[in-house]
Amino acid sequence: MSLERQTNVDNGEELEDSLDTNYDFLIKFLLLGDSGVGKTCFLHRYTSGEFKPKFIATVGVDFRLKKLVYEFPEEGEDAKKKIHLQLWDTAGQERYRSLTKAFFRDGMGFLLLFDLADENSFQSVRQWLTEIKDQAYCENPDIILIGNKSDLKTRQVTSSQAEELAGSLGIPYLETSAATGKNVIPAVNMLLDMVMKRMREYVSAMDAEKATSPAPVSQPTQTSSRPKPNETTEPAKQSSCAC
Ligand SMILES: Nc1nc2c(ncn2[C@@H]2O[C@H](COP(=O)(O)OP(=O)(O)OP(=O)(O)O)[C@@H](O)[C@H]2O)c(=O)[nH]1
Ligand SMILES: [Mg+2]
Repeated sequence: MSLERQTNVDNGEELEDSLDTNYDFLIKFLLLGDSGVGKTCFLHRYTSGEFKPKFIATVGVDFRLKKLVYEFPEEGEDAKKKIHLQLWDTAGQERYRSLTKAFFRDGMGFLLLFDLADENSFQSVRQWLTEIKDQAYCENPDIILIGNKSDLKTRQVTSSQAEELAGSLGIPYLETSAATGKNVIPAVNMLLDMVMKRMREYVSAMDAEKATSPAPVSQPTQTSSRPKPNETTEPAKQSSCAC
């Protein structure tokens, strides 16, 4: 994968840019995890390259948009795709849980964070995963487990503990620091690779299905039921799930 250009969209431009439809793929990621694990800081680091140490708990949900060009490996002229990456930052506090859950269904990929210096946030990972699987668009969505605050010396969770958990859950694990920026971009890129791979497999399967399905039998012409010039004759897609 190559990310040739990354345009950050922030603040005032956000609304205007969310209306910009000049893209090939609109991808939505969700950041989840207990309150205080560093989701907002992670996102701020990714989109703005900065770290704001003051803790202001997120209320409900917030989102940021990142525009980038994604290049499918080993593809010809069509390899480069314009991506609008929506990153949804959710509140970790329990009292917002029913609100934030409503957003899970739209997530195409999930960044599940815990705090390496907070054992409790690590213990919550299984619960978050259950909720993702219950609410997400399919039973096996793309998820990355992230141990954040790797810059801190006061660790309560070791790398091997986290790797073991991720291994047992069948998801990749990365350690990041929103404070120093370590591994923040690679974590998002890794998830993007997973989601784009799934997307490509889905599109290929749809193309193959179209190619093998018999040509539609033509109906006797009835002036009143003739398709309008811009009306599609393709059958409706049964599901948008690429599982
Ligand atoms: N040392 C260190 N501190 C961090 C890091 N990431 C976040 N923090 C601090 O952790 C605190 C919480 O960060 P937030 O990003 O607001 O946490 P959150 O997960 O968004 O919390 P909620 O919005 O309540 O769900 C803040 O004081 C941050 O400065 C990191 O990588 N290293
Ligand atoms: Mg937050």
